[in-house]
Amino acid sequence: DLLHASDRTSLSKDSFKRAFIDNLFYTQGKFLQVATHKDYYQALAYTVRDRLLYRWVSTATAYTGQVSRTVSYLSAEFLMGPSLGNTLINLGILDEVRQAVGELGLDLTDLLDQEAEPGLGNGGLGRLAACFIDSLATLELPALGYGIRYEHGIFYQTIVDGWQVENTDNWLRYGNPWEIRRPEWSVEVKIGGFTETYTDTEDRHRVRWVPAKTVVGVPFDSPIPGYRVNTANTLRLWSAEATQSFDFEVFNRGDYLGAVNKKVTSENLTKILYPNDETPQGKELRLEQQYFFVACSLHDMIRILKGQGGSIERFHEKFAVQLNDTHPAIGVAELMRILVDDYLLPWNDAWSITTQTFGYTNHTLLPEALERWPLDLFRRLLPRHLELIFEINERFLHDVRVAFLGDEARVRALSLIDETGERYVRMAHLATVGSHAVNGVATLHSDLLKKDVLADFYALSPQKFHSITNGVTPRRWLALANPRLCELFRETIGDGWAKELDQLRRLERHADDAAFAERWRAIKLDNKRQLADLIVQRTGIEVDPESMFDVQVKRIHEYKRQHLAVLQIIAMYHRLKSDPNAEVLPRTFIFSGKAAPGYAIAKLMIRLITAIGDVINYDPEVRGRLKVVFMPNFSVTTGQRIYPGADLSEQISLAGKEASGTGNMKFAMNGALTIGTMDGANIEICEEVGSDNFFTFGMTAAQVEERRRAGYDPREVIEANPELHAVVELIRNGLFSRGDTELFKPIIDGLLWHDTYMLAADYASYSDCQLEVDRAYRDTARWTRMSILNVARSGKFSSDRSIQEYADKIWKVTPVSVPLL
Ligand code: 26W
Repeated sequence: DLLHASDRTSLSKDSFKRAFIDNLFYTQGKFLQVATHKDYYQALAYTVRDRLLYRWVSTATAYTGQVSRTVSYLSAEFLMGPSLGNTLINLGILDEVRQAVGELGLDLTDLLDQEAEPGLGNGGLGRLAACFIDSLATLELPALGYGIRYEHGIFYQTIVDGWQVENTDNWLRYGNPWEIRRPEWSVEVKIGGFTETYTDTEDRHRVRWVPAKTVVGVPFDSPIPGYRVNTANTLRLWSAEATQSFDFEVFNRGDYLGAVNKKVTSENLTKILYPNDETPQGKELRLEQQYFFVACSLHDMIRILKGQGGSIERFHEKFAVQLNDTHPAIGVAELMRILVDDYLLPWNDAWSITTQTFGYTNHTLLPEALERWPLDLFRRLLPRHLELIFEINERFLHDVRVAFLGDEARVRALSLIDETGERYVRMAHLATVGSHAVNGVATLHSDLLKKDVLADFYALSPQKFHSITNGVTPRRWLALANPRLCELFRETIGDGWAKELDQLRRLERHADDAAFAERWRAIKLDNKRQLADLIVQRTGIEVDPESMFDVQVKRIHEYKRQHLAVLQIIAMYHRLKSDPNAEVLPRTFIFSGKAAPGYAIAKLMIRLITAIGDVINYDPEVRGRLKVVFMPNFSVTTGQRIYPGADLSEQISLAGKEASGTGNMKFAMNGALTIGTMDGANIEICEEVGSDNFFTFGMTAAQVEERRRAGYDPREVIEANPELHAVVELIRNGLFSRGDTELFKPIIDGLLWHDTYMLAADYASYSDCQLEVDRAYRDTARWTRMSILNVARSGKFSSDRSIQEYADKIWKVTPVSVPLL
C-alpha cells in the first residue's frame, strides 16, 4: 500500500514534476539555477527508473515460485543504445514526460541527448541481442540476458585528415543510473592450473581441477521493460573484480605496486570490448572473457534453480540457454564440468541435460570468422574443460563412425579438434554437438549452413537444424526514431502496430491516396532536414534535403562492398564531368561505419570515401548535384537519426556472405527503398514488399559459386567494361590522392588480382540498377507509393516475430503475465 500514490511510482504529471525536483536535490545535490544538462538528465533518469523499478520488483515477484521455463540469452555483446527514450516509449509516458519537463523550462530532446551510449557490441550480433531482449519482455516471456559489463565499449570513431582514428569510449564516466550492482550474487571464477586424478570415497577414479587463480564476477542488473506490459526483465552483466584488494604477503614485503598488480590484472578481464567483427584474434584475454561470463551465468542459474527448490537434474526444465554465436560456446563444457565433477552425475545423464539446455545461433558463414582456439592456449586457461571436450569428442566421433561406416574423412571434418595443422578447438562444432537446436538467421543463411559450413552435422542430425529470420524492435527503430511517421500511423491505423507490426498492412489502402502521399513525403523531407542539420554539424558538409539521400551504414568490410558503391559514385561523377549539362539527379551519398582497428583495407576504404568527397563536394562543375559524406562514429544513437532520413538503402554484399543484415530492415520500415543483392534477409524483404518495390541486382549465391568454379578473372571483366575501366584508372592515377599512386594501390590491386568479393562481376548490374533507381525517384508519385508499400509490408521484420519463433520452435516457453504489486 505504501507503494501506491507515491511520487516514486505515480505516472501523473504533477507527481512526476515533484519527483524530478526531488531527485535533482537528493541524488544530484543541485537546484534548478545551477544544475547542468547532465544533472537534469540524471534527475530525469532516476525519476523514470523509480517507475520502472516498481514493474521490475513486480516481475521478480511474479517469477519467484514460477515453475515455467526461463530463457537465458547468453551474448558477449549487448548493443543497447541509450535507455531513457526507450523506457519512456515502453512505459507509454513519453508525451507526459515531455510536457512535465517542458513546464520546468526544459526540452526533453536535449535531455535525451545527454545519455552516453552503452556501446557494448560491435554491430549486428550485439544489436540483435538488444532487440531480442526488448521483444522477450514485450511478449511477457521470462528471460534473462547475460553478458559482460565492459568498462570500455566499442571505440569512439573520429575522422582526422580523412582517416579513422580510434578513441577510447568511457561510457561510465558520469555513472550509469540504469544499473544496480548486486555484490551479494557475486561468483568466484577459477582459471588456469592443472588437473589431477583422485579416488573418491566409493573408490571411483575421478578428476579434480586445481586452478591457478580466482576472479570474482560481480553482476550489474538493468531493467528491461516490455512495451506497455507490466513485465520488466533483467539484463545481468558481469564485471570482474579481484578477490582481495591486494596481496598482503607481497605488501608486507614492502612491494606496494607488486601487491596491487594482481588486482589490476583481474580487473583487466572486463576492461575492454574486442573491436573485431568477423575476424577472431585468438587472444587469450578474449577466451578468458568468454569463460568468465559464461561461468558466472551458469552459476547464477543454478543459484536461482536451487532458490526455487529445484534439483540439478531438472536444470534443462528450468532454463533454455541460447548461445549467441560461439562466443559463449564454452558453456557446453562448463555445464558438463559442473554436472560431472561437482555433482557427480553419470556422463550420459549430464550430457542429456546439457544438450536439452542449449540452443546455438550461428551468425556468419565467413570461414575466417569461425572461432578456433589453439590447443595449448586452451589447456593453459581451461585444462579441465579441454579434457572434457576430448571426451565429448571421442564419444561423438564414435557415433559418427557408426553412422558413416569407415568414412574417416567425415570423422576428420566433424571432429571438435582441427588437426590439419596446428591443433585447434573448433567452437562451432562444440556448440553444434552440445545443442539440441542450431539455427541460421535468415532463410538463405540457414540453407547455406546446411549445405556448407555445417553440412556434415546436418547429414548426421537434420532434425537439429532450424531457420529463424532476424528482426528488429519497432519500439526503438520506429516509435522512438521516427515520431513524425508514427503520428501519421496513429491517425491512420491507430497504434496497435507497435506491438503487432503486421498491422502496418492497413496502410496499403492509402498507397494511392494523393493527400496521404503528400503527408508521407513531407514527413520524409522533415526527417531529411534534420539529418542534414546533423551532417553539417558533424562534418561541416552542407547537403540539400531535396536531393536523394542514398545511404550505406554498417561495419566497414570488404564483403559488404562499400567500395562497390564508391566505384559507382565515381562513374556518376565521370559522366557528369564528360557532359556538364547532363541531366543528373541530385544525390547525397551518406556513409557511416567503423572499421576494425587492425583491418588495414577497411580503414583504407574509409580514406577512399572521404577522398572522393574531398574532390566531388568541392568541384564547381558538379554544382552541388553530388555530395559524398562520411558521418563519423556510427552507433545506435546516430542510426536512430539516419534511418528515418534515408531514401535509398544500400545492401550490396556479395550474395552468400551477409548472414542476414538487420539495418536493411530498419531502413525498409522507415520508408527507404532498397537497392540490394539477393543476400541474407534482403531476399525476404524483397519477397515481402514485392519485387516491383525493391531494386535487385547482381549474382545470386548459386551464380557466385558457379562463377568461381568456372574461373573468375576480374581484369578481363574490368577491361571489357569502359565505364568501370575508366573509374579504376581515375583512382589508380591519383585523382583522389593528389597524384599519389601508392595510397589506394592495395584496394586497386586487390580488385585487379583477386577481387575476392567479386565487385567487378556485379558492377555492370549494379550500375544499371542505379539508373533504374534514378528513373523511379524522378517519378515522385511512384517512389512515394513504393515507400509506403515498403513500410506497410515490413511487419515480418519485427523481432517480436523472431522471438515468437524461438519460443515455439526452440525454447518451448510460454508467457507469464505480471500483476503489479
Ligand atoms: C571475434 C570474432 C567475431 C566477432 C563477431 C566473429 C563473429 C562476430 C559476429 C558473428 C559478427 C556479426 O555481428 N554477424 C552479424 O550478425 C547479424 C545478426 O545476426 C547479421 O544480421 C549479420 O549479417 C552478421 O554479419
